[in-house]
Amino acid sequence: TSYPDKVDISNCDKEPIHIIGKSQAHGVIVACDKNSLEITQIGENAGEFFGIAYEELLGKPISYLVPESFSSTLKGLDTFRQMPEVSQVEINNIQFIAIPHISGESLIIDFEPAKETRNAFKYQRELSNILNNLSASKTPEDLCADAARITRKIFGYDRVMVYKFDEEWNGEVIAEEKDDKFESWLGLHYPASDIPKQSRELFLKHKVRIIGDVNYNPVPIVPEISPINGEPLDLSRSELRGVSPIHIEYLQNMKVGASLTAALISNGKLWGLLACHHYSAKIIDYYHRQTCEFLTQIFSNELSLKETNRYINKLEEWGKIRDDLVNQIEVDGKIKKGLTDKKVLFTELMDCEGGALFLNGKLRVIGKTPSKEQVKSLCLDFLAQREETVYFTKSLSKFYPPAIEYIDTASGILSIKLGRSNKDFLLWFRPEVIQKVNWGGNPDKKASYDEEKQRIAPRKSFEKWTQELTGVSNAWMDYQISAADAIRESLSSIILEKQKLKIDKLN
Ligand code: BLA
Repeated sequence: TSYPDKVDISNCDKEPIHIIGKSQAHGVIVACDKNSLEITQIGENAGEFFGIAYEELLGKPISYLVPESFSSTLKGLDTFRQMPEVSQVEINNIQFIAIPHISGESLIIDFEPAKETRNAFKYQRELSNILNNLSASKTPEDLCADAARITRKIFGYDRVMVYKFDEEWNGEVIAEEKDDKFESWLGLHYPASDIPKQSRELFLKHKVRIIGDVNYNPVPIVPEISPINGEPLDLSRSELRGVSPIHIEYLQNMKVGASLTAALISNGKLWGLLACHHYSAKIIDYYHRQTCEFLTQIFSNELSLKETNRYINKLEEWGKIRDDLVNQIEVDGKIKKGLTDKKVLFTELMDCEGGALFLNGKLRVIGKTPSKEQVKSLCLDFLAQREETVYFTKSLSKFYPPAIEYIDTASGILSIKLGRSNKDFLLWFRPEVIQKVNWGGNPDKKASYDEEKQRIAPRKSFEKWTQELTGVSNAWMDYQISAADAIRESLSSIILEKQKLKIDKLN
């Protein structure tokens, strides 16, 4: 049973996942006092890996556990603002990769068994392969597909997805590479609460995260509270940070056995995630995770580059039409004639089905539009009341209810204010495009309350669930908004010029 009154999705944002107090089971977390290098907190699984029980290690200097050659590199790290160095160390006849970092007053060292010795040649080849592949892709869409393909080839996950966030932090799988055995999730949408805010924020600090075995037994870090400062250990940057039980249940419901998730960052903001699933346990070692981080950095650079190129090309294209329009007006100084009555129509500036010019109280419409009365009301009752000089929406009826009457011609509008008066507008209209949004599970049932566990539980079913959106047009793109703003400036200066001439004549 679900208890809807107890389900408060906003609670998802509050779970303090960075101080979870648990480690994953494929390695050991050791925390020391960063000044004295005395072991202050440690994973209970120390004995299993090091052959020395955790009770014995607590309170000992780190050199009791690791060779002097390594412990000597850990001294005075924070003072000199040095990056702690990752090293391979032997303990208990096992090779470990030791990954140190500073967390508050503590020096945390993540110990992971080394799977293979690092082959510099192979590593080099992987990096140049990534660079060549991603810089060769032509469009942002190709880039995403190529990133999914190459990630799967290098790391061998059963499913690799490029997951892109929208303005509200819902997300969509926009590229996918997978084993044929599995159904495709390409095009599926997921609600924002699936990846709550604190989890998204952690990805800006720690960019590649593996969950080695979804069915692992969480390892307590003891003591829970640091004897140095009486606070829980901040594991934000730990490679082995344990996983929220809610997310574990989520992955179990998806039948996933292991994951790798990497941040795709654009202009300092989380743009999306590279999300990899495996249907059994799977561990990617530290060096390969570094390779993955390199891949996401190349991805981010290439993404900005390709998006900027597309933007510039489009601007050039619209720039030509704008010049034509301005020339048409300047021939005989008539704005209305120049925009609506000559070879090039202003509606050609946009992908649209109709447009309107409302100038000096007179209305001219072109193509598919609402009735003249409706367009006039739209201008005077709605647009004139707004501050923006450029206004656009893909679902006008949401903000201006009378528009529900004409969603077939103007679900979407882009409008600019002309000159300084608040009464002159140029508008472009877009009809409704019935949009089907496929969700990975019904977003109205994204969580329930688990009475036994006394907490929110993620949904059980991720089966495709189709939602139909009405009254929505295709979205206006950033370069189209820029094009509108550019023509607004051109037209406004023509209008100003004309007003000045009039005044000069009067004088
Ligand atoms: C974390 N949820 C995540 C992460 C992903 C998703 C990628 C980050 C995992 C990581 O850090 O390794 C979601 N994974 C997805 C989605 C796809 C996917 C959308 O593969 C699509 C294909 N989750 C819920 C609800 C809550 C919730 C209702 O569904 C809250 C009540 C919480 N998700 C939640 C939490 C984390 C998380 C707390 C952080 C886990 C952690 O870092 O410990």
